[in-house]
Amino acid sequence: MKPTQDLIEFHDLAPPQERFLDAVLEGFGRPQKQIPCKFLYDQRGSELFEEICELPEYYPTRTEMALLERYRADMAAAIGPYCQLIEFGSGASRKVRLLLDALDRPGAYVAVDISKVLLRQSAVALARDYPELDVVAICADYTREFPLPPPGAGMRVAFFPGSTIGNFTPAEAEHFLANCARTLRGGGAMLIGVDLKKNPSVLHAAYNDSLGVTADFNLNLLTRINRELGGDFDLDRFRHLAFYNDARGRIEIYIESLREQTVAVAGRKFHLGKGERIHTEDSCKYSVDEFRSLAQRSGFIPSAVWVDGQGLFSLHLLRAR
Ligand code: AVJ
Repeated sequence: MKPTQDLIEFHDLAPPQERFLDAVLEGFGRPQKQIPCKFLYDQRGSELFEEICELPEYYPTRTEMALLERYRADMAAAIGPYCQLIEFGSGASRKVRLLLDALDRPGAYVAVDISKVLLRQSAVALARDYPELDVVAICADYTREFPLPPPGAGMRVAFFPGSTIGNFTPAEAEHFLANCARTLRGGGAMLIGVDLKKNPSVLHAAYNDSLGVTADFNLNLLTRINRELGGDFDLDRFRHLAFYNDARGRIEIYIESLREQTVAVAGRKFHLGKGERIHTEDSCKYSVDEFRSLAQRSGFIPSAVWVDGQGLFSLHLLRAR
């Protein structure tokens, strides 16, 4: 067996630690306290997210996997041979295997994720299972620009599953997709998973699971601040809060202070009122048509779209101009 370091090409473009500190101090200085959701994914956070994906109430992962399994031959035919597949937020690289198994002689797989240990492990495991494939792992914050390996003989295809696009506001999503469209221009495409608008009670259950895994995932952010930034949060004084904002078509996730208290982060003190919230994540939902128009405004040509029988989740193939 080849030694691990020869199986994949690894690029460490991980953001420096002071970015987390700056983001927390800046976010706590705002009238609506906030922490960008990308910081949820430390080692423990990534593990908890993988657990969320298995929860009975959390339909997106299961539904998207079933869509991939059912329609991957059509997707692969639309993509063509030798593609360079680039996945944003590759996590455990589970979904991409379904696609790789259907693609015609894929040339390369580029996994991009912010969680370094999970990324390396998953990329190595994938390279073992796909010996013909060039596997490149890039540890980076993909909301910022970063260099990609040159495309090979086939189409450059971005794979962005999970409805992670929903973490952006629609304006940010348009900006992000416009950047992708530029990277993919000249024959590239994007296969993107988008969670659909639906009965809010289904959404509510998905983000307030009965085992409390989502709550642990959210509150782990405070544990991370305690450990990495010298914080003194007492987790018993906070609770997870998630609800659907109908006007904005999104699930909003907060950490709520259960009492009036003062917390310290890196030697700075912050006051929290009883019931005051720290905004930690948004998860925007779209109708098929809303998302197709957004993609079009970003410079893509919306091509095929696949939706499950219950109308829960969608996968869109977008072509770059
Ligand atoms: C990874 C952003 C798609 O919004 O559903 C799941 C993250 N947060 N439960 C989502 C998440 C709480 C997830 N995304």
